[in-house]
Amino acid sequence: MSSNRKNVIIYFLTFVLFSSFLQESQAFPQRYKFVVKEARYKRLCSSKNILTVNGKFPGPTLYAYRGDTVLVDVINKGKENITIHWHGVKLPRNPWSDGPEYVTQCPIKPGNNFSQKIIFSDEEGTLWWHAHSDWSRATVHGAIIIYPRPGSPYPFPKPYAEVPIILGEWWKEDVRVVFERFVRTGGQPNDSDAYTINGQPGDLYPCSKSGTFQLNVLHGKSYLFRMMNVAINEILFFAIKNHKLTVVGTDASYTKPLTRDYVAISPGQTLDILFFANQDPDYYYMAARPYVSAAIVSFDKSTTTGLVKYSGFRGPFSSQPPLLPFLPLFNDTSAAVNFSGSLRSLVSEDHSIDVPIKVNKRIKSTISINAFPCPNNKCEGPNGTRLAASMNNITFVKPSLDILEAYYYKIRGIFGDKFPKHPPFVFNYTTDILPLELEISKRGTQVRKIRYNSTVEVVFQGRNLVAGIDHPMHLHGYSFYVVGWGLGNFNKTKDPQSYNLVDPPRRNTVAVPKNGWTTIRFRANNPGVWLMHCHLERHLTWGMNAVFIVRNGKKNEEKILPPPPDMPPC
Ligand SMILES: *[C@@H]1O[C@H](CO)[C@@H](O)[C@H](O)[C@H]1NC(C)=O
Ligand SMILES: *[C@@H]1O[C@H](CO)[C@@H](O)[C@H](O)[C@H]1NC(C)=O
Ligand SMILES: *[C@@H]1O[C@H](CO)[C@@H](O)[C@H](O)[C@H]1NC(C)=O
Ligand SMILES: *[C@@H]1O[C@H](CO)[C@@H](O)[C@H](O)[C@H]1NC(C)=O
Ligand SMILES: *[C@@H]1O[C@H](CO)[C@@H](O)[C@H](O)[C@H]1NC(C)=O
Ligand SMILES: *[C@@H]1O[C@H](CO)[C@@H](O)[C@H](O)[C@H]1NC(C)=O
Ligand SMILES: *[C@@H]1O[C@H](CO)[C@@H](O)[C@H](O)[C@H]1NC(C)=O
Ligand SMILES: *[C@@H]1O[C@H](CO)[C@@H](O)[C@H](O)[C@H]1NC(C)=O
Ligand SMILES: *[C@@H]1O[C@H](CO)[C@@H](O)[C@H](O)[C@H]1NC(C)=O
Ligand SMILES: *[C@@H]1O[C@H](CO)[C@@H](O)[C@H](O)[C@H]1NC(C)=O
Ligand SMILES: [Cu+2]
Repeated sequence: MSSNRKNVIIYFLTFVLFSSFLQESQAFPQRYKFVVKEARYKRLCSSKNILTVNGKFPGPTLYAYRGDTVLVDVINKGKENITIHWHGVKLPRNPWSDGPEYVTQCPIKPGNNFSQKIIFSDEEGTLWWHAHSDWSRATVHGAIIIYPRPGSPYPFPKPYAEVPIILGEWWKEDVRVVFERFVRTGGQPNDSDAYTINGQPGDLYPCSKSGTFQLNVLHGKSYLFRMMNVAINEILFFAIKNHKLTVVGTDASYTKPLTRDYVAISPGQTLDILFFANQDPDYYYMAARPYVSAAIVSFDKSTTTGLVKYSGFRGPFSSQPPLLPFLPLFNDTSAAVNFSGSLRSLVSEDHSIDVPIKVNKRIKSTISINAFPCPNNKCEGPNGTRLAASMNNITFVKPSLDILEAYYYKIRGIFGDKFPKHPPFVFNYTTDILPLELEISKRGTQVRKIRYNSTVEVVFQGRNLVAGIDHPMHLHGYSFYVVGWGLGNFNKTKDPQSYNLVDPPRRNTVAVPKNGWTTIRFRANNPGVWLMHCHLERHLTWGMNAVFIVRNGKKNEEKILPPPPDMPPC
């Protein structure tokens, strides 16, 4: 056994011990120190400096009980601006700590620091944190694990142990260089060189075998996987050879158990999965590879693996190396949408839901890739264009001061409030051939203001411009119910009739299917400035973002909290 593999096992044993302590209501830290700094990591036969938190990749895990408040001192010892976002944590009335740069804060400059107050409310399960500036989240990310309140049980049999499964993406090149090149050229970003499981590419990549993530299990025990997709640009399929996966939660909200051979998970999403070690003692591969629905997009087609090894078993192994699990084809849209479309909220006495039935505010937004003409057709998008993306034909432009401060202090000229409620131009969004003029969008910084406590419905409509593709749409400050979805154009007479208002899944990120639509609903009871965007990072960079401003209510406890004293200045 290599020393690397030994380390993995020691790490795992620590984790098991830790989770058995939890039965006695472990006290978690109320305050964390996140030092953003460079560290040298070796993957795929070469080493490079990456930006990390506390030198760790993946970064440290935040632990909390439901309803806790945790302080994180973010100290920037790196060479560039940074912000940190607590993905899926609603932060009631406290958008100041949300993180997206130039939306809720100015970046933390090198040498500066910012203490962020993470207010948990009804989240329970798995979330994650990540950088929200440029593409630094490629290496600046980690898990957030939220336990039921002490004394409250899980709504499923208590697992023997818990295991984080962090699915990521790795470039041999410095991600900052990849980012800078793709912004400069206007084309597609370079493909990654590997996908990773807990930071490790796995056996199928050069120089990676010894680091492969290995999970040692005891026959007959169950394990809770706390899975998150932190990849920059790809939705992933994940499976384990010969084993089934039982999903019990998504995005820190419980679901009815859904047992499948594989799962699909988009960047931004999390899954709580029960895994039963009930097969013949042996080695088994776990594996993940991408789901990409656009025909013309180039992407990293490799497969990342980890190992499940039954403890005490020394062989003979049934095969060497182990066999790979079945994973759907890269372009298998029905496999991806069938999985996500089958998820249902748990809905029990202890875990009730409150899907808005009557809607006060309806918003429909197209989500689209765009292409701008480029001088002398010299950009690297299709036909020499510069690629962009938009919502309701607006390509989001980051302002020079964050929108939250501009709104709070009534500073004019930073943003407008003209984000359209409906697509400005109605056409057949999903037909095969669309006039090239439609590829051009309008650049701007527009928000949509929403009255406190209104019930909001957003219909996302995918478009087939440049390339139709699934878009994992994420909303900050909220989770929402996914009440309906379908392929093709949304039909406002027909489609609402099949909405699920009984047990729709509750999420913070939903993959809108390629050339299809998805309807979400939520109650606007969290005042603040909240970003909504595609979680494929290239689309976010291209401008597939919009901002909701949820106004204050009348009572004091319905108003945004005052800003902290150490807000980073622009
Ligand atoms: C944060 O920065 C302030 C001002 O430079 C400094 O006084 C404080 O000690 C710093 N805090 C931490 C935790 O580094
Ligand atoms: C990155 O992409 C550019 C443009 O597509 C290409 O010319 C270049 O060779 C790629 N670089 C690497 C390191 O793959
Ligand atoms: C997916 O790709 C395979 C192999 O490249 C091809 O045969 C198949 O037609 C594609 N399916 C779809 C739905 O595009
Ligand atoms: C998923 O596939 C199964 C089997 O083909 C089918 O019965 C079910 O309706 C599909 N569900 C969704 C949400 O597409
Ligand atoms: C839109 O285009 C699709 C694909 O070409 C076609 O199937 C559909 O009938 C069109 N819808 C309308 C309303 O024309
Ligand atoms: C988007 O905005 C641009 C610039 O104003 C305009 O030329 C184009 O027609 C608009 N497209 C759509 C689909 O609304
Ligand atoms: C929000 O609206 C709901 C339903 O209309 C109402 O029952 C509730 O009292 C309202 N809450 C506040 C704080 O206004
Ligand atoms: C590129 O140009 C060709 C030929 O005019 C056209 O068919 C194609 O749709 C264009 N692609 C894009 C993305 O503009
Ligand atoms: C929407 O659905 C209704 C009812 O099925 C149908 O009559 C109508 O033609 C559809 N509209 C479009 C634009 O397809
Ligand atoms: C870092 O943030 C400051 C404050 O917003 C800004 O002025 C500066 O341009 C940023 N630096 C870079 C390299 O983006
Ligand atoms: Cu997208």
